[in-house]
Amino acid sequence: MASPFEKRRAALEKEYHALITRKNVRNEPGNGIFHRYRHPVVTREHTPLFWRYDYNPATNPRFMERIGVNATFNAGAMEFDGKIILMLRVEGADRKSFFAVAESPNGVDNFRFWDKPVVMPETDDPDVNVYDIRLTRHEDGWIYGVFCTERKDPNAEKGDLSSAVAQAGIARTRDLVHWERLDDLKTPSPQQRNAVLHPEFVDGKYLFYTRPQDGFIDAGSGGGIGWGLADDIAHAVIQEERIVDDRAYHTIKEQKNGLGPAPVKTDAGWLQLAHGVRSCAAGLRYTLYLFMTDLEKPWVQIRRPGGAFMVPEGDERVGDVSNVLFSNGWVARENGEVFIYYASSDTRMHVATSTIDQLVDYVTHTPPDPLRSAACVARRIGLIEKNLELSS
Ligand code: M1P
Repeated sequence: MASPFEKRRAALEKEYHALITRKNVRNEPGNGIFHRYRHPVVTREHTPLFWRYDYNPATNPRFMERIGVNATFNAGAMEFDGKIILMLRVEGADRKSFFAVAESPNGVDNFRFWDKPVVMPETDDPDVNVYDIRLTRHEDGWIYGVFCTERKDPNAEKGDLSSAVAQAGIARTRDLVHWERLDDLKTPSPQQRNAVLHPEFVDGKYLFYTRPQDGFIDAGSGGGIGWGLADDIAHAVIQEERIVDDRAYHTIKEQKNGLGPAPVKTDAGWLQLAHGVRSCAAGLRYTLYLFMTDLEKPWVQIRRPGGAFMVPEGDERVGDVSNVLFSNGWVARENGEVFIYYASSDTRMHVATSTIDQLVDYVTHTPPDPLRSAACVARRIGLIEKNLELSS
């Protein structure tokens, strides 16, 4: 007769296999801009059982979970060796995040984690928490990961156990397994999250998108998506941060915003995906938006569609930090397809698919935010009247 250990292990392995081989289904008809999918692509249940359970019947006769995983979200993404890979933020039951790679043959299902999480080297100032990596295949030949490194605020008052300092950690690799840690990015801002490396040199320098903030959570008098140039990637220093995309009153990004993944180059300009944060009675609401910058001057906005591109819907609205969509990874394939990876409510990862043509159409033809209700009504009535005329 099978032991409790054997029975539980067999049942869990069966369930796990069914999950990681489950086919995903595109939701039709979509909005013409992108398609969502029925299932999330990676959840905490996708992490291998051997990451969580002790497989030794002598030390774990009940086959109990020993080291739990709380969430899998905010993944960097790229095409690598013909596969789509996600470099996820995996958060353990102990709240510490780490990075782990999962790969899929088609980008929409069958994501499987590599056997071991990423061992990210540290600087002389150890990280307490690392998360939200942005992957950039740079024209210098390296793959870079720029991520948030968080440490306790050394100036926090006694008893204050939540004040933290966020900075941008930088590491590089050629195989996504062996990483070389470089100095953290230095900028004039006291807090730095959502930093992203641009894939091309600008005047022989490395261009970083940044997010200058006064506080760990609050933008304070700062905020906006910034940019700056660094001469040396191993000791990257930005002397001056300027704003590419500002916050604005009564918009989806009034509280704060931050760039998502590294931009995608198109004939029309650099497609940029970002998150905008507004306040409401339920707290903060994170949505995704797009804009486009100039090919030669990637810090100059040339398209500025108004409002959100994606907002939390249905089950996406609920999780550890509800009402949040966040993206730091997308993949543009040679054939024009774009896989947009987004996390919902700091809990799990999803995919939406689109194409370069659709996204360029969207940024080109979606009107900018007129910033006032009366102007919005006038514009909508313009659309309605034209449509009524066409259908009469
Ligand atoms: O909880 C929502 C997000 O909050 C932070 O993003 P931002 O710096 O823009 O406020 C990050 O902690 C992010 O990981 C998280 O998803």
